[in-house]
Amino acid sequence: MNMNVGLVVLCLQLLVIKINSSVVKNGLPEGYRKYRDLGFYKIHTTSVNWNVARQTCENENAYLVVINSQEELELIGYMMQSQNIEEVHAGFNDLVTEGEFYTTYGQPLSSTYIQWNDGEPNNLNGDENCGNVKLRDNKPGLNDLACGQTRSFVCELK
Ligand SMILES: [Ca+2]
Ligand SMILES: [Ca+2]
Ligand SMILES: [Ca+2]
Repeated sequence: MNMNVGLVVLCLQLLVIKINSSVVKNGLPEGYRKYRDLGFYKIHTTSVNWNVARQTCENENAYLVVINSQEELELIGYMMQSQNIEEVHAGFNDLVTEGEFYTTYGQPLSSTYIQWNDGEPNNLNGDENCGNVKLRDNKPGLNDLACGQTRSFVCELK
């Protein structure tokens, strides 16, 4: 009887070790992959609103993706295509002043790589204040989207 209890405790301990090791593998949060010299990224295929996406990235010690180069924009486009995802939340917004875009981390968007999709940002219905990367004709570009819309998203490791 006591031996059985001991075995159960041992199994539980092994389970805890296994769960912990799956969260951080090689020092990385689960699911992050290195892409060339660009950095570490994870695409979340679940659809959530922009704020939940931002918070989820932060909980993984990462941030909602900020596009800093043409190469990075193409990489995100490639990640989206490989998952059949047309839009992902991105780490910028004009929540403070309409038309003045900043990254989620307080940098002017002009300090990043900006390639808007044609006709964007359009602040559709006067209510698009959150950042988005959208495939148009299979090419990724920036878009503004209503913050309450649910989309997949990409986190970038700090
Ligand atoms: Ca970046
Ligand atoms: Ca706006
Ligand atoms: Ca838009």
